[in-house]
Amino acid sequence: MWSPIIVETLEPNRNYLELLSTGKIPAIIIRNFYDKDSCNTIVNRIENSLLIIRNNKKFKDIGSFLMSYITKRKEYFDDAMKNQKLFAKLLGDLKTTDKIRQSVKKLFYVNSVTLASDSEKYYSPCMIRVYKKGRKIPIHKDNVKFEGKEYNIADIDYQLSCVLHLQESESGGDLIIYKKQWERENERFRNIEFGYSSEVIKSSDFCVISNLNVGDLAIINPNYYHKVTEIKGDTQRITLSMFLGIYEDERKIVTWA
Ligand SMILES: O=C(O)CCC(=O)C(=O)O
Repeated sequence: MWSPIIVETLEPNRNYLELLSTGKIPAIIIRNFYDKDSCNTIVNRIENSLLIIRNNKKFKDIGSFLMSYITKRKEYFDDAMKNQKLFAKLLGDLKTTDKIRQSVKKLFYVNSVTLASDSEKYYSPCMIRVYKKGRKIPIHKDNVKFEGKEYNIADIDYQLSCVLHLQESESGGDLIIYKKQWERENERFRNIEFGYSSEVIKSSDFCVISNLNVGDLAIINPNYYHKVTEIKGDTQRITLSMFLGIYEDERKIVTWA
């Protein structure tokens, strides 16, 4: 059985990085990572934020996502700076991204976990994703080493992804991870818009993560194909996510979105 490790109490474990990087496990789930009141506070702030109301018809996520700026380096860093004020308003007093970084440092027993920077410019700290009924994320991978060649973090050894669940939908919105790692020759299965044809994961083992609760944090290796199933209920699925870039020799991690 390819199943996640469930962490109830955050204790350091030197093996966790290796287990995720080699795909021996699909995920680490930290239960009750963040208290539910803080999750609700963030969700209420998001719902009251003008940004979301303005974009309500076309559920817009909050934040600058590096993969949407592959050839637009300057715009990425400019937008990341612009978004700082908004994130400060939504998360500043709760120190959400700091808490994730500190906990990741403890869990993986590394020397440091810091927000990635390049020539004194900070990367975007996180993405808040709002999934309305009908939204889904097709099979894809995330790999900055391949797609982010213009960015200094392309020199990491490997990448993990960290998703904090702020609000769950009534049904749907399951995370499915395939036991199949992206490789360059898979690019022929790439869809024009986004993601990959299901051919790419044909007959691969997979793991369905459907029992995530508000406040849980899921850490996966996003070079393994994964997708989020369609949201069915009226309640939006809302997450806060960031990537972790691991430098093995220095035992250091940088984060970005
Ligand atoms: O929301 C999730 O559970 C996963 C999101 C995702 O596909 C990603 O971080 O690449």
